[in-house]
Amino acid sequence: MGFRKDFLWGGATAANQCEGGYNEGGRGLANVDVVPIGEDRFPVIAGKKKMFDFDDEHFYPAKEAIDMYHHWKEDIKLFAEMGFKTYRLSLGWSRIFPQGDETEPNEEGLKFYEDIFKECKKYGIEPLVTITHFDCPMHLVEKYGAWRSRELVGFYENLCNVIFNRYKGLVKYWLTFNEINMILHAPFMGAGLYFEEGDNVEQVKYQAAHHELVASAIATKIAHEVDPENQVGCMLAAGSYYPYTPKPEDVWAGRQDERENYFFIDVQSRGEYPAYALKEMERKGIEVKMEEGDKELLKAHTVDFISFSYYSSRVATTDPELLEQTAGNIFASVKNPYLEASEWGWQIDPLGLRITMNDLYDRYQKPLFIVENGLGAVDTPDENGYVEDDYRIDYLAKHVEAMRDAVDQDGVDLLGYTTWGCIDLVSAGTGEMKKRYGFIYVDRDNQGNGTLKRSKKKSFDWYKKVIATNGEDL
Ligand code: BGP
Repeated sequence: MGFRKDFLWGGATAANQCEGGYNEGGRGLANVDVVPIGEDRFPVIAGKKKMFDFDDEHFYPAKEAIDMYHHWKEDIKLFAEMGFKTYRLSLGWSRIFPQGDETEPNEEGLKFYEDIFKECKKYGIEPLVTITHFDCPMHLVEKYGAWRSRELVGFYENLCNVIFNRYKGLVKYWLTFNEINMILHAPFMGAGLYFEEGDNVEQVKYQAAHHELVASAIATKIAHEVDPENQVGCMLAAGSYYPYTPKPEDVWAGRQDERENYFFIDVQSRGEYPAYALKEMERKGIEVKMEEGDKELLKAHTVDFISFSYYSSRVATTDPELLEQTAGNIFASVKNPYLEASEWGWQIDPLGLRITMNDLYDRYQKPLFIVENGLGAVDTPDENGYVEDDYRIDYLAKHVEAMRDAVDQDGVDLLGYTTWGCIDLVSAGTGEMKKRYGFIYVDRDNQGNGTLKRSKKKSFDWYKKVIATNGEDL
C-alpha cells in the first residue's frame, strides 16, 4: 500500500520565475518579461492595448529573478540532497528561438537546458519538462498577436521537433502548456494575448485556445514518434468546485465553472470538443475556425497522463455579490467559511485535493501527476538564512496525506508530486519575492536586492524525510 515504488517526488519551477539572465546567451524577450511587479501586473484587459516594453517606473522581476541562470548547478545539488526523483522545470522558448519564428535554433539556449538535464541525470533525477510555462517570444506577440494566429502552431511545432530530438534519452516526461486554462483568465501573462479595440474577446480567446490545443496534439504526436518512451501530459490549473448552498442553481453554477476548465482537458485527453462546449460557443456566437485535419489530429494524439496544479478548492454561486477575487488568485470564488486561508487569501483545503484527484481520475481514467502544490507565505529568516517554516510543513503534510488517501482508499493512479517553487522564486500572480514557497531560502527582496545566497529552511529536512520514507513519515 501507499505510493508506488517509483513515485516521482520532487519540486517545480518555471523558467521566467527563476532563471533571470533575460538578455544572456542570445535569449530574446518574452511576454513574461514585460509584466511588472505591482498593480500593473495584469495590464491587459479587454479593449486596452499593452505597451510591450520595459519602462523606468516599474520593476520587472523576471529580468534577474533568483538568477538560476548562473546558479543551477548549486540548486540541482540541493534538490539532489533532498532526494528528488524528479525536477519539473520549463524551457524558455525565447532562449531556444529568440524570436520564435526562426528556422534554426539558438545553440546556446539548447545547450543550457541540455547541461541542466545532464546534471539532473547525474543525480538520478528525472527531468519533467514544461515546454511553455506562460511564455511566448515577444516577437511572436508583436508580429502575429501570439496565439491568436494560426502561425504559432507551426512555430511551436518547430520548437517541439528541435527539443524532442535534441533531448532524446535525457527527458521522458513532458507537459505541453502550463495551466492551459489560464488563457481565459490571464490572457497576456498566460499566452501573450492582448486585445484591440473592437475585438470580440471571447472569440479571440477560444480561437487562440484552439491553436494551443492543436499545437499540444502535434507535440504529443512528435514526442511519441521521436521516442516511444516519451510520456506527454496536459496541465490544468485545477481545484474542484463546491456549490455554496444545496440550491440546485448553485450546484449548476459549479458545474458550469468546472466545465470552463475541463474543456481543455476534455479535448487533450478525450480528443474532441465536448458537446457542452460546442453548445456554449454557439450560444455566445463564438466560431472557432478549424483547419482540415484538426479534428483527426486532436483525436489521434491524446495525452498519456493528466497533470495539474492544486492550491485550493473553489466555491460556486449564482449570486455575483458573493464572489471574491483574492489578490493573485484569478479564479473567482465565494469565501468558504469552513476553511482557513493563506496570507494571500488562498483557502487551504487538503481534502479538496483528494476530491479533485477523484474528479479527474473518474473523468479521464489516466494516471495523474500533481505538478504544483504549496503554500505561498512570508518567511522570516534568522541571520544564517534559516527559516522555521512549520506552517509550510503543516500545509504540505496535510496535502500529502490527502493524496495518500486518494491513492490508498480510492485507487487513484498517481505518478508523482512536485511541490511548487521548491526553491524560492518570483510569484507569478504578484511578481513579488515576498510570497515564497521554497524548501530553500533565497536572499532576494521585492526590488531585486540581496546576495542571492541559498539556505535550507526547516522544511528542507522534512521533505527529505518524506521522500526517503516514500511518504510514510510526515
Ligand atoms: C500557478 C503557476 C505558477 C505559480 C503558482 C503560484 O498558477 O503555474 O507559475 O506561480 O501558480 O502562484 P503565485 O506565484 O501567484 O503564488
